Amino acid sequence: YTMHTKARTLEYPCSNVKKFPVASEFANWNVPFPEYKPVDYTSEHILQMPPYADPDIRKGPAKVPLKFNALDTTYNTDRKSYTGEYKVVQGVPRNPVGRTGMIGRGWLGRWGPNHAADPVVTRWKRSSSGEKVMKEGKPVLEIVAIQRRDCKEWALPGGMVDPGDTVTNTLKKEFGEEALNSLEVSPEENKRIQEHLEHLFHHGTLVFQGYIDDPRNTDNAWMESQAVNFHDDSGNAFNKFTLQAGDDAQHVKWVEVSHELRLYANHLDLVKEVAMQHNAYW
Ligand code: RP5
Ligand code: MG
Ligand code: MG
Repeated sequence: YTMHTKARTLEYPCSNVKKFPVASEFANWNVPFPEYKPVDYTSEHILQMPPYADPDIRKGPAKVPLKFNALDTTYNTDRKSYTGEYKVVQGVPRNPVGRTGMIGRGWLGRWGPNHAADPVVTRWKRSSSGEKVMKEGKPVLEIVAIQRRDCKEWALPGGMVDPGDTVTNTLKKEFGEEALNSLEVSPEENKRIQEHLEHLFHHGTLVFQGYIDDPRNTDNAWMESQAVNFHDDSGNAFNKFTLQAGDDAQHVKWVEVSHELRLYANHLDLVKEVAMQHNAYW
């Protein structure tokens, strides 16, 4: 249950809501916890049903029932979990990792898994003369990190897979929006960005697919993501871009990869995996 820490944070993000405290030994559903009284919260915004949000199925049956553990074409969303088959208890999905202290959906639109994609863009850290910087005999990696506007924490420039969209497209789209400000540059510059992204994001290595220990998770709705590494070995490819934060990111920069880095949710676990794959300093 180390992967289920941020999801048990007492203060629910962007709200005044305090969750029911769940100590780590009670996170596991198999451990009896008769005192457990999770708070029930779904944000007003989600209840107003933006296009990516599900109906409130506890209020009454949806016009078309949601298909859990399946590709749900009616709602244009994949409700399968990377973790395997999840339980549906009294009509609502149950968090496959454990108790969070909250039922309902909080800030998440979907019941069950909410799918995201996280691009991990890397290059070697180099000195001004172009030599790879070494530490403890290993080359040092750098990643593109953004500062989230919502909680101010540094994170991978990831985002939700829109209804009907693919993970591959989401990786490019979110990197463009959050790290290159593609939504606000001129149409010509945007065209240039899209062409480069198409090229650079052609060869990626799958790093992770699974549960994300996101502070927005609840007992009935949680984040899952696929993280893909795009590595610029020569260090020339990303020189064609100027990093510029946009959309839900307020800052963007290259940061040195090491165990000392602190990132949103369990993003550091994903980055560590990348460092291991490249045999880089950690
Ligand atoms: C995290 O939240 C995912 O790993 C991804 O980075 C992000 C997606 O949510 P938004 O950035 O769209 O809020 O759980
Ligand atoms: Mg985004
Ligand atoms: Mg995002």
